[in-house]
Amino acid sequence: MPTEFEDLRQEASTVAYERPDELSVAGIGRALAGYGGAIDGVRNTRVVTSAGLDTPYVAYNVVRAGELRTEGTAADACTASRACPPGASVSLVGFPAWGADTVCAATPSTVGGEVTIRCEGVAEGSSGVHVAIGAAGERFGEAAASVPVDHPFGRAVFGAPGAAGGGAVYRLPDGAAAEALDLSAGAGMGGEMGLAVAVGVVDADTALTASAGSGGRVIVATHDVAGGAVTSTVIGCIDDAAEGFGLALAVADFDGDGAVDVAVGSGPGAGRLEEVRVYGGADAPGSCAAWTPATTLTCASDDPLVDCAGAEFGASLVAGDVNADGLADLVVGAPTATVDDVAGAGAAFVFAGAARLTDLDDDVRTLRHPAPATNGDLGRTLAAVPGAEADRVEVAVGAPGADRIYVFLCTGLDGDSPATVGPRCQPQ
Ligand SMILES: [Ca+2]
Ligand SMILES: [Ca+2]
Repeated sequence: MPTEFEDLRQEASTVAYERPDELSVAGIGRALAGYGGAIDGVRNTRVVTSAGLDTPYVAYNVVRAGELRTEGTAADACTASRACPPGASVSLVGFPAWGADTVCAATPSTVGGEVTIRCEGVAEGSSGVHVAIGAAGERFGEAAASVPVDHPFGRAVFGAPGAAGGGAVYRLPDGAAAEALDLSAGAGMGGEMGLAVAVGVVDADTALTASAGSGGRVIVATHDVAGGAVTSTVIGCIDDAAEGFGLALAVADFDGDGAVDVAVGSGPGAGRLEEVRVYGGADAPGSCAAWTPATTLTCASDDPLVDCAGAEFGASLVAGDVNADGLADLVVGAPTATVDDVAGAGAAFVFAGAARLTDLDDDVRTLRHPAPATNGDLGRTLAAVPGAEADRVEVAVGAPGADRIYVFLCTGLDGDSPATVGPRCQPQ
């Protein structure tokens, strides 16, 4: 059950979610997603996690009716009595609705290619459980991302790095089968496209995706929805041959200019870049051409307890407005950071959105555990959970080495600190 502890740095409450006894496999936090929606007219938000491939997953309560209600689990699946198909739980997504059912968590099967969807708000005549067709034999769903709001583009995107011709990326329209996106204009720079995916919203009819494979290319594309059909346009290709480049991605408007920006980190590896590059949407070349980053973020922690050497800074990324100022903020994981001389404890950093992308590192806050665990891997995964107010997200952080996930209720940014948010931020 969740417990609260005091984050010593921010003097704010943080909720720790421990693995429930009925989940038999240790290491929750290897997959992580946040979502929310209405159940019987009441807004509920959730964080869902698993210990990775072929393990059970569990969804925890975060918010109900505008208040933090972190007690108890909301839903689980892949238990002994309700098996999920082989290849499930390597990735998780969640969305506000599937057809007439609401507040749904879903996992793709990387073996069979289907998506199993379980909803909590169940319409009359529905079981609340649905299966959507994906793609078999393509490692469908090795990466996935939830569409952050109700949008005609669909509920989620799934990478399929084993698809013929160098990998593929699919969208999942509401209530329908997954559909491959045409990213052929970005082909090149290696294969396995779909090892990492991110999705954001441009406007009411258009979404934007960033996708990466094993060759060091990130393809950024917009997708216009009209009458149920999607027209995709590659607006930029970001290339770097460094190991794992692009295997962490986030997209959002970090500077509030109306154009969706792209943050690019790297997966683990000896030759990885210990940095995150941020590309301004307004500077997108409009085709598969080179794109100069607006700024490059590094692990320059001012927290004396966090040692960034070999931290895998940028191995995970998520975007969301944590301080409700209208600008998306960027959260960067550094899962192998040394914290208070504890090796591999891990940390995450919140970079406040700013009117100029070059100012993204003006206000940076550190998220870490006050009693760090050796190889806790805090920050291996990140998720944005719809928050207590509709215009705010809470930061969820996976720590699979500690077999826990955390929700940091206050990041310490202006507008998201104990002084400004009120009782929910205070130590209990
Ligand atoms: Ca922007
Ligand atoms: Ca913000």
